[in-house]
Amino acid sequence: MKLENAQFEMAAGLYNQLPVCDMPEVAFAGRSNVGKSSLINKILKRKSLARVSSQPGKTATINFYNIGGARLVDLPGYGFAKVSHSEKNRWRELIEGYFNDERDLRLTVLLMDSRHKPSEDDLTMLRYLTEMKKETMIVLTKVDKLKPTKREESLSEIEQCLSALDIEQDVTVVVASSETGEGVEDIREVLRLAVDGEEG
Ligand SMILES: Nc1nc2c(ncn2[C@@H]2O[C@H](COP(=O)(O)OP(=O)(O)OP(=O)(O)O)[C@@H](O)[C@H]2O)c(=O)[nH]1
Ligand SMILES: [Mg+2]
Repeated sequence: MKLENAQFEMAAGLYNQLPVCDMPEVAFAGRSNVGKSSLINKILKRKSLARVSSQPGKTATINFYNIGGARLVDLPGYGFAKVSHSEKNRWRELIEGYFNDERDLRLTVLLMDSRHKPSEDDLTMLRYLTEMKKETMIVLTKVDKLKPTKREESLSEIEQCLSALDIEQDVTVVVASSETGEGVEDIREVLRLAVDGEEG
């Protein structure tokens, strides 16, 4: 795996358009606008390889980025109210299709907003992933937007909410910002470990 020189490989709008799984993958999931595409850019040290928008619902396809023998996978966000019913169904089929497919999925990075308690959708996604025994890491993002005085309180509220779920498997939680780069090197390290099985 090489996080430098990443390249956009392809976009899949329908389940049957997914690329053949011939290499390890790391997927990025989370509600719309939480910052999945921004985090991918930050991890890859690229300004705008993945398209970012302040309008939720920017990523409507599953986008695959080749990182030399492995892929980063940008999933469409969930929980976006302003899409039509049929569009929501297409997204659900696409995302479920992806997770049910026989892929070499090494890790799913589930992003949540560090400023808020996890939404029902966030918790459903986390339960879904862990029930399917998918290796999962949680990234609490946009931490730059938390006032220093609020930080401790907000993060411990989220931690409490997550531990109340009683999840069996180990889920690493990293606090991050795509704005300041906080936590991003830690995330890269977890990715390297998941894909290459080694650190550094
Ligand atoms: N301050 C701050 N803003 C961020 C951060 N991450 C993302 N944003 C902003 O949040 C908005 C949404 O970011 P995206 O990366 O497009 O979010 P996404 O999860 O890919 O959204 P969808 O593609 O709609 O699912 C953009 O305006 C980003 O600039 C962060 O860590 N800090
Ligand atoms: Mg996106």
